[in-house]
Amino acid sequence: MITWFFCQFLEYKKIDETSSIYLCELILRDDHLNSKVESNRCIQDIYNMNINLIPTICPYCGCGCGLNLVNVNGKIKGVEPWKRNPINEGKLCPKGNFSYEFVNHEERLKTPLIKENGQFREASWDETLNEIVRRLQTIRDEDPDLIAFLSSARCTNEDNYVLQKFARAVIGTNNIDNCAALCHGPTVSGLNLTFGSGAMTNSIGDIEKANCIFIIGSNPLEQHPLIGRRILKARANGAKIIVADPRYTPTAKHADLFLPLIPGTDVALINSIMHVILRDGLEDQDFIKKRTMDFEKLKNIVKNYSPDSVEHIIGVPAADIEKTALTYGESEKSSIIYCLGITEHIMGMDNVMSLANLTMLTGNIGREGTGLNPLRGQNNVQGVCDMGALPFLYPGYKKYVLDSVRADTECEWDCDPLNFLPGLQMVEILEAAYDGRMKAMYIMGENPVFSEPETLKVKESLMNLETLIVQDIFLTETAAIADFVLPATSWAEKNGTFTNTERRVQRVRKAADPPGLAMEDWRIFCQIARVMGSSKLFTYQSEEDIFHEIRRNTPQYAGITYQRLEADGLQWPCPDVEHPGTPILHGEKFATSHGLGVFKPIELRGLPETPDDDYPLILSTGRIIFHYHNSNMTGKSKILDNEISNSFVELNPYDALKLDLSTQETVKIKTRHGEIETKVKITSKIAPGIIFLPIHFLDGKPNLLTNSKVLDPSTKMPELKALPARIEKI
Ligand SMILES: Nc1nc2c(c(=O)[nH]1)N[C@H]1C(S)=C(S)[C@@H](COP(=O)(O)OP(=O)(O)OC[C@H]3O[C@@H](n4cnc5c(=O)[nH]c(N)nc54)[C@H](O)[C@@H]3O)O[C@H]1N2
Ligand SMILES: Nc1nc2c(c(=O)[nH]1)N[C@H]1C(S)=C(S)[C@@H](COP(=O)(O)OP(=O)(O)OC[C@H]3O[C@@H](n4cnc5c(=O)[nH]c(N)nc54)[C@H](O)[C@@H]3O)O[C@H]1N2
Ligand code: SF4
Ligand SMILES: [Mo]
Repeated sequence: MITWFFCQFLEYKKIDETSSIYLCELILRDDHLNSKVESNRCIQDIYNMNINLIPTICPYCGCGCGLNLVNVNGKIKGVEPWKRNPINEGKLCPKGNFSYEFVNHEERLKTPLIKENGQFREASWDETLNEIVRRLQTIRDEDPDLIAFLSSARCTNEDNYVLQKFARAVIGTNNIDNCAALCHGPTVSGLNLTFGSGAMTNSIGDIEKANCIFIIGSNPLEQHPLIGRRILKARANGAKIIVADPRYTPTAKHADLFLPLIPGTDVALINSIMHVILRDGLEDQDFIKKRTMDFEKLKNIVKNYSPDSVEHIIGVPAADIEKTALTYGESEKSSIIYCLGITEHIMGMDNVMSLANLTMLTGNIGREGTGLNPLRGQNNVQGVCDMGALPFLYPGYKKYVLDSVRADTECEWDCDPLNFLPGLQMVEILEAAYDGRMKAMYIMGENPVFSEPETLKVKESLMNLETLIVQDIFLTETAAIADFVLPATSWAEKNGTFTNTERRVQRVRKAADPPGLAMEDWRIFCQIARVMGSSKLFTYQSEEDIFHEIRRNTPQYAGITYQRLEADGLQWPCPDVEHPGTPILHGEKFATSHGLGVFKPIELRGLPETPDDDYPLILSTGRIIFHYHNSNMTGKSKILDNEISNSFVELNPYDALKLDLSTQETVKIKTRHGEIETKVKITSKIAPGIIFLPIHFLDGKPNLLTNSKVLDPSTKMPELKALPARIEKI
């Protein structure tokens, strides 16, 4: 199995801090890798065992790699390559390779839990669901908007569709949101205003066809490694790679040009690139004239951003800004890839719209090898939004404020009149809980105590609720403070579909039975609806039944069937069963009501908090290749955890010297909002004045340091990538 291969040949222990680079480069040596796998397999063992390979989709990042789960005598034992999968072509990153390990872990939730006198006790499904229903019914009768739901980017489309329907049709509230708000919320809003649709415009395979790839605020070699592989292939084909990131990441290592910008100055950089493009006449006048509007407004703003006038703000030499503009502007096919370095700021939406301006200015959209490509984070974050697990939109992004949309849905669901009051967003739900304006929350596959800004306040808010129900596969920090914990099946034990970052809908297939009494997420909601007397709304016998209903309610999915997904999946929009799916968006016209792209002139706004003598450093939080979020899944893989299992903070040798710090020393990091302890890692890969904290470790919880009070008014995004901080010796 590929796992054996990795154990034997990767020699993890010999890899130093560059290990992720090493691993990612290994992914590239694909043919070599696969042939080794074949030759290392112990054929005799395989004949003696009952082995089944079940093709399914990796449960981690938005790449959506295909893999085969290996079921040996009824238990999942490993992962095998799926060579013809269009995304990863048989290759996997370390997380995908060891994605099966947590499935059989002893800490999996196996039975419902009810909290009594501060302690959990095991209970039957019947007892637990009866008690949950009694509580939900009482609150619903008072006011359905006193109940809120969090849906999950880790669960299937079918799970999420059923949850949002349960919230709307049974409880009667639009209070439903998911983690996208903390992630690519600014993408969805920013691209809606400029392009009319907030999704990745091009495809993963398409990246190879670009002549220039501008990667900004994204580290795909670690966070989307199988997209990283395509970038390296593009480079091998001659593409020029430009990376703008405050850190010299493993992705930056492969750049022809690296722009180590100061966090939060992206708008100035992008405006300055556009300044040069216009100055040198590299804009695509034909595209601007035929396909866009409001170009003059943009021109008026970017004229003030000459490279010389902004280089000191951005921290990038004017000559490198010029070079970027010329390379991006002169290439026939230029692609932009971005992620959280762009979105997870108060001004994330400004950043996104600036990038949209740049693509339209040069006509780099709607064609092969071009586009504006936000890399969606979670395995099914695209799908959870498509399914309408959002406070303002129904499945397919339909606006339920329109009477006709609600009337159609009432007819389709055969339900009572639906609530037209707008739902609350995630941060507003937590705020309402804090103020006592929310009485119950039902959380499926989310861990806000760890992930949302201001951990202590989040915890207090959730404890303030009368009833907190958490449905997860492990007892997370959030589950630990719940009144009821419900055990769900994991990805390896469920059927359904995930939709990846390039809008590709793919089949997820059950490869083993769940542990104990764990039940599919969607089935749990059907059971609760039955106890509430609403079973006629949920008559599904299988995931495919749910998918049929999704197709009827989500126009982008109308032409997709499980049968059509058998081979390579399909990219939405796919309006009818003859339609081949849509690899590239905005080819003929934009998705706005008038079909034109809209330029949005943007001025640089400052960060909400700036460094001073007390907090002289800028703290950025982010990721490393081996772990995923709070590592509750990756941490249960011995091999991944062996690589690294404790919190650390990266800082420049210059800052270390100034503060008299040495590697591995325990220090305090303080912001204006809280403090943590962690260990020092000195590296010249980060610029002086900036420090980087991985978000994965319980011994250095990142959101003890963040702030939930200052948010972008329209997207409610907090500042997660640039907070004034100081380091103290202990
Ligand atoms: N291994 C692993 N992979 C993951 C995840 C994981 O937890 N672990 N999570 C998944 C999820 S949900 C997501 S959303 C994605 C996130 O994927 P990424 O966004 O690629 O990951 P991050 O490390 O959070 O941040 C990316 C980069 O932004 C840079 N940055 C910070 N501030 C700025 C700035 O102001 N400007 C610019 N230009 N850059 C800046 C950081 O230095 C960092 O290198 O990853 C997904 N993939
Ligand atoms: N400071 C700081 N904070 C951040 C970020 C940052 O960069 N910096 N990044 C933000 C981003 S981009 C994101 S996406 C969020 C992520 O925030 P969350 O979505 O809260 O994080 P996850 O750990 O992915 O939570 C998913 C939960 O689902 C459970 N789960 C997995 N599979 C299943 C299943 O099949 N069924 C059920 N019921 N449960 C399941 C897992 O055990 C886990 O507890 O964090 C955000 N928080
Ligand atoms: S790149 Fe993402 S989807 Fe692919 S194997 Fe790695 S974690 Fe899984
Ligand atoms: Mo994310």
